[in-house]
Amino acid sequence: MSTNTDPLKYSEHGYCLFPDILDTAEIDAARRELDACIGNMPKRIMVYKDGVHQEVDARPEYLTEPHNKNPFWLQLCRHPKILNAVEAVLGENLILIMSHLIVKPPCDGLSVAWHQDNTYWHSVKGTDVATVWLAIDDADQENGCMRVIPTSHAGYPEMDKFSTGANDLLGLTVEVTSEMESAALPLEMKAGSLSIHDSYVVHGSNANLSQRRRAAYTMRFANAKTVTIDTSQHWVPVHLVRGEANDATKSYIDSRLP
Ligand SMILES: O=C(O)CCC(=O)C(=O)O
Repeated sequence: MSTNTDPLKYSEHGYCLFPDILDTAEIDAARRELDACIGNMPKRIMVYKDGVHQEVDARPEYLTEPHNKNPFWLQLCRHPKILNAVEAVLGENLILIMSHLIVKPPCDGLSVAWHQDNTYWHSVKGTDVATVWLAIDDADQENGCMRVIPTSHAGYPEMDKFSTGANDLLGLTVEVTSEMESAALPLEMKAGSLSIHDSYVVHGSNANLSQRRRAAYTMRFANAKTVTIDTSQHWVPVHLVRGEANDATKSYIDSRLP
């Protein structure tokens, strides 16, 4: 199966690739900010791993919620070209609910076991939820690009999670049959390109054993009218970035561009 680049087929396949969204100057700026984030990383960091919140040695795979700490990343989440891509799959009313810089250093970048995103987000109620995966470095199979199992979100299955017993990013995984595994597609892309995946689609990535870094910025969005966020349980503020939200969602920060 070839890689889907048609937003109209996003709901069928569970993902869509959008080549060449940001230009070289924009990606260079993101790389500079990222290098500063990595340089300022604390020694220890809190992560959700193996199903619990715990403190671990910091790694650049664990740079969570940068948009809540540095206006550069919030601005990137509001980039009109990125929001146009999100609008093409989720509609015109959009909230930004989370973000995460996932940077796999050369030679020992962590793998990400097969998983569905939604099972980690108990404060998020609804299915119109998607992740933008923006390539800050070129991503290919050698340096651990993302892999997706097309259509595995169909019917929104809540798959059981179990421990990987390995040193990977999440520590948990879901059961993937050999048939599913053989349907998996690598989402190779140049820096400045992005993919969007459904929060129920099964996806993951292999370790980075290459000599090149693999950096990505994941931005998580939801349809502001059909998805509800329990802001008392959610760990970061929710930003309304485009369109309108329901009355029930007044606790969102208005971050729409004028
Ligand atoms: O960056 C990766 O390798 C995995 C990303 C991922 O699992 C996600 O964005 O939900």
